[in-house]
Amino acid sequence: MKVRKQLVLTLIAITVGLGMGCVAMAATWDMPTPYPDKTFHTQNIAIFAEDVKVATAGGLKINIHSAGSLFKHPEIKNAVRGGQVPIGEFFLSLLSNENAVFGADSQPFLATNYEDAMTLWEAQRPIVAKLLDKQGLMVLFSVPWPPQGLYTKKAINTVADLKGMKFRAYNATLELFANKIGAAPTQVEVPDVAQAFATGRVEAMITSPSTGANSKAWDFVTHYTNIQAWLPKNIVVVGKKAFRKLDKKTQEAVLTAAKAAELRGWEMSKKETADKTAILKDNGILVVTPSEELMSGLKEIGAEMIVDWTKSAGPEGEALLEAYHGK
Ligand code: PCA
Repeated sequence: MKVRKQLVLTLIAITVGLGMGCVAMAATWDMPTPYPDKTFHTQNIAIFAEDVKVATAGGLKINIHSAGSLFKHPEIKNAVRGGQVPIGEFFLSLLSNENAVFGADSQPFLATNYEDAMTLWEAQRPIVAKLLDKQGLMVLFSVPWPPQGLYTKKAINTVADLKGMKFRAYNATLELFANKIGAAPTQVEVPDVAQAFATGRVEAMITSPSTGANSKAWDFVTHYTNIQAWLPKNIVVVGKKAFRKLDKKTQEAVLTAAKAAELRGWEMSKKETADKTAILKDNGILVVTPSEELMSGLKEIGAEMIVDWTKSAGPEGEALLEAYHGK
């Protein structure tokens, strides 16, 4: 009986303590993200936000503003850097104009499966963290998209078949790749993909089965050639200033939820690959294994690009490749 009474008193004390903690430091973070709600990355972030809310008993709420609704995708990183928002998600390789190391995961055929993509991230993470730290940003987690494949309106057997095509691109590296294969690239964000095809601005693209299926690619292309060219990543960062304003316990809750989000996100991504490829097929898209000729032609271009990338990435790029290949 005595023990039980003690327990009840302790529970009351904890509840009151938590309650007061809540009142004292309840905070809401607005979080811009670039992709629509049905994207698995956004869904993963929703679970992350829920985890933080639960672990802090409502002390920290994260409000997700998806699909570029609060800040347009290219502005998200600087919005966090400038302190307009405490936290945000963006496509990591968009920063490759600052330092080539940010774009390593988008180099054609450098890492083409999840195991290699993980090894690459392990090699890349300390360098990315250091570069972002100098800008007052802290890395929380990073999750890859499924392997990137080729969407077209006809069968593609060689690189020459892509010549002259109006090609949708999502970063500078893909733009360069498209130029090298003789196509004509245009930057289009995910929420605008279907529209860009419908109006004829673009007629082909390289992206994941996720983005293809979510954009209902069967409405505008007929073939998906499974070239598995690279696994680019999204990254979630937090402003160091905003993070420091949290008490220790809340900081720990954020870091713990971030760790879980990274693990979960990679698993979600793997599952997406099979699930969304099946959806493409079910909706009438021809899912094609690439010809050897196409692959060797694309890989030749990829090899050329890695040489140039290594030159532009300097000592950091060299260190990254060493860590990547050395593992
Ligand atoms: N989807 C995003 C990035 C890579 C991907 O698979 C896009 O198409 O922009």
